[in-house]
Amino acid sequence: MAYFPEISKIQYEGPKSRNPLAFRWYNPDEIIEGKTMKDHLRFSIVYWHTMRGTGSDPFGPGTAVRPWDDGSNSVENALKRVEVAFELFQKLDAPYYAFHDRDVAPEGESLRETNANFDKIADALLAHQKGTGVKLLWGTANMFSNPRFMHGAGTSCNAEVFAYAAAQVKKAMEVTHRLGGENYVFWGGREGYQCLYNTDMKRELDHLAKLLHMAVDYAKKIGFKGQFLIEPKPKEPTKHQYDSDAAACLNFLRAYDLLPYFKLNLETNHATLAGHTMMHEMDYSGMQGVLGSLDANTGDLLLGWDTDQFPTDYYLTAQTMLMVLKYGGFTTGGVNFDAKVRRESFEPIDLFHAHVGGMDAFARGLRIAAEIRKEGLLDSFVKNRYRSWDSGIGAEIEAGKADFASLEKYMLEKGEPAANESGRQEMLENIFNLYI
Ligand code: XLS
Ligand code: NI
Ligand code: NI
Repeated sequence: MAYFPEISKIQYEGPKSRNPLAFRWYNPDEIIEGKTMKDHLRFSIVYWHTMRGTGSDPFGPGTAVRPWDDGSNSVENALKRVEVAFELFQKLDAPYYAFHDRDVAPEGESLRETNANFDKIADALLAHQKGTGVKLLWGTANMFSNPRFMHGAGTSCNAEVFAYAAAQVKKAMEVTHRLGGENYVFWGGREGYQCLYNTDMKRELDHLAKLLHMAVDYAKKIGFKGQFLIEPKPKEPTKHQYDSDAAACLNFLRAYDLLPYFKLNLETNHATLAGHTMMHEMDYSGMQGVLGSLDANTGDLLLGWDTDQFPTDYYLTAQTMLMVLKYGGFTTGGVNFDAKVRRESFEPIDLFHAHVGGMDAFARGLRIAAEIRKEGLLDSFVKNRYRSWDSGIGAEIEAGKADFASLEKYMLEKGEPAANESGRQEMLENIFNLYI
């Protein structure tokens, strides 16, 4: 059954092509820095926006036309969506997908019924994975939509909500494991607070850590070898989310002895909401060995919320891929399009335009980043900028051979430090532009 009969598999046609449904930069088998573009980028499509997004916003209902979807909460409808999803994954040539438990399967009247629904859909997902070769990048549990999670899941003041959340993660991990998921993600949708007057922050964080430790223990028990990831986001829906940025996540993981088991899933729009660039979040995570995976999207400069737009800006994708390459590339992670089409782009074909553009923007970013690295102008500038640390007093400080007394003695003899040199920001921005 073809749900997109007018669309055939998207092909690489090269930069001169004017076919809007062709790749101009993404040539999956082309080798860059010794690896195929496909293996560098590990593209993934998200079930929630692409299969379940309706285009609704706080001011009006959904606009999306999805002829295959009867709008019901039935298992039959969910099974139909699986077929549509895999046709789309294949036609876009995406090797991976990602889901929340509740995106793929409807909630039932009870947890038991909900789990049974999830199992039925998991059977279908597994069959389609086998039939197409598309793989699961990660699974996660939606513990923010249902009203029971109004005060949070792992951080709820209601202990039975915590218990429910634990049961939900357990099941989502089992299904992710069964489907060969390469990661399991925690995005703490409502793990934060709206008001400190009613919040015991210490207790909430202790509980969140307990939930994650239980997940780590359970992974060992069922033999799940996938990578656990935490996805930082500073706000929305709560005014303060505990996993607010990479630095906050790292501090939490360290404080609760979770660091050996977790890496980060960094999302572009979350970085900007936190007041950082994506490049910053990636560099900060990469240097500490926790750069796990990417949720690729972008915000809008004029809007202050998580608009989850498809990335099309070559500066952004080039900076992002520069960081991916700097830290040795993905292992279990990938470029996961946690992005949605605009409310005004309501036709099914818009899903293809959006992904083709996002994939091409990342492919172009990868090419740019590789060119920058090949010529090495930025790297050599940075290396030279820090050369005072390579020998003499700098090397002594780095080696731990200096102390206050020895440094005072050194400067008393010298009088003034060596002259400073320009940071050359504008020149370096011009150099970056050479490759765009
Ligand atoms: C929401 C998050 C969410 C996670 C998965 O802002 O990005 O989509 O990626 O729960
Ligand atoms: Ni995300
Ligand atoms: Ni997001």
